[in-house]
Amino acid sequence: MPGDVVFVQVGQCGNEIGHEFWKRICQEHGIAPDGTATEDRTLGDNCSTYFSSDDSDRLIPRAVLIDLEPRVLNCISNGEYAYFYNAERVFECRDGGGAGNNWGSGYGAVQDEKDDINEIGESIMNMIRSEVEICDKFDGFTLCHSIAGGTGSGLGSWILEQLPDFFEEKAGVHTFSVFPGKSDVVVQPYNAALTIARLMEFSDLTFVLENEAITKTAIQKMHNPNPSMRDVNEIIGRVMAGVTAPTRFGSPSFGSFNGISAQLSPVYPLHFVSCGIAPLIPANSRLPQRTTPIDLMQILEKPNSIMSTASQTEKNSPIDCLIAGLAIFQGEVNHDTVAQAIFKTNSHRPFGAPLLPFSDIDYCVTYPQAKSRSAVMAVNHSKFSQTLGSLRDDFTKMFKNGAYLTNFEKAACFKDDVRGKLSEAIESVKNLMTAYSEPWQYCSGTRGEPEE
Ligand SMILES: Nc1nc2c(ncn2[C@@H]2O[C@H](COP(=O)(O)OP(=O)(O)OP(=O)(O)O)[C@@H](O)[C@H]2O)c(=O)[nH]1
Ligand SMILES: [Mg+2]
Repeated sequence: MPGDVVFVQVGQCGNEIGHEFWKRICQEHGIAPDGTATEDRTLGDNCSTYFSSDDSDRLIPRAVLIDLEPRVLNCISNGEYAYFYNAERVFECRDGGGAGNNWGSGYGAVQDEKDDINEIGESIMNMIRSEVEICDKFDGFTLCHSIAGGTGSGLGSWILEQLPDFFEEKAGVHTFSVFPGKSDVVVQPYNAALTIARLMEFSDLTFVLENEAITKTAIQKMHNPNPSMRDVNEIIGRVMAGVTAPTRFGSPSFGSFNGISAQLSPVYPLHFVSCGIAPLIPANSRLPQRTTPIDLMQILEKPNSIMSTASQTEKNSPIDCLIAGLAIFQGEVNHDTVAQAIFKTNSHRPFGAPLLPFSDIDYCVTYPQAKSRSAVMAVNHSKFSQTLGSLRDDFTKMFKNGAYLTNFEKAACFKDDVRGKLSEAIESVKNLMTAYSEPWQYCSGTRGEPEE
């Protein structure tokens, strides 16, 4: 049996997309908004990975919800899912105004003047610790957040830093990290750089969710001329449900958190993956549907299927390569046909030159009771260097003029050295960019071990 996962959602975006994830997996497992079983409840699944149960067999998400302002959490607790989450795992600052899109305010919200952990930090870590304590077999954490604002990025970074100290045995850490579009939050290059530096160090696997690329996907594939944030979140919910399906419904090789990390993040620090879904079609579409494994792979091989701006806008260059890939099929599919479809894709290498020994796409088949066939593809690709390159350029433009530094200077965690701390962060981003531009340097060793 796979181990249990504690799901920590932080800030507005983290809670919005986290809520979308829970709503979707409730439907998949046949769980009503109050945690009771519906008549669709599928027995024999592994939903205990994400849900504990109480004396009356009500299923309770292993979730901790955190925000420094009350609006989003209030909406959740006044909505249809009012009794779904465990109220003892909801941390909201009732009178709080959030971190004002400032990473330092989010990071510093949990520290006192002497940099020690304050009451807010204690409460948050106690909630996370209590949720870990009720796991039968704890496997790891999922953090769900945006890297551009203040709370999900700054407080999210602080939580990532605490996890290794708080939990002695090595716990896996996965993150669903929303990357911003252009000119979303003015200081986002600073917030994003500071967060990516922590994701490099403390995450084992980061699913990169680019708002801009997902919006483009909604326009092109769902024929929605003006997608709302809710439309974007719905696609994100499908990605999150898709990549966690093997741990919730079982899979021989990828049924555990660590199995998925081992496939998708073969070596440090190459653990940032983008995703695609097939099919993605407008609601109530009357277009003919073809969803055999070969059809699904043909869709996923197209560059515009992977929801990353670099993949959607730039052709592969001769040095672009796939570092790792995993296709997850759901619904009634024939395993032999899936194997043939994957063999075909691996033979003509749509994601660029082979990067042995890691580059072949692997696959699994899970959630056979799904009402329709679909596939989610996660790829770890050298093109992530382009996403980092545009972040570096935006950062550099602002930083060289000293723009907006006064906002950050006020945060105690920068201790009069805001320039030094931001320089350190962007150096980490540049190192990651170099690693992604020259991944072959990391990939000639044994799987899981960088070359000496
Ligand atoms: N996909 C998606 N992105 C969102 C959502 N809400 C905010 N964002 C993005 O997240 C970034 C801002 O982060 P937020 O999550 O709003 O900020 P926060 O973590 O609550 O931090 P503060 O409000 O500054 O305390 C921007 O890039 C937004 O476009 C959402 O519901 N879905
Ligand atoms: Mg907020």
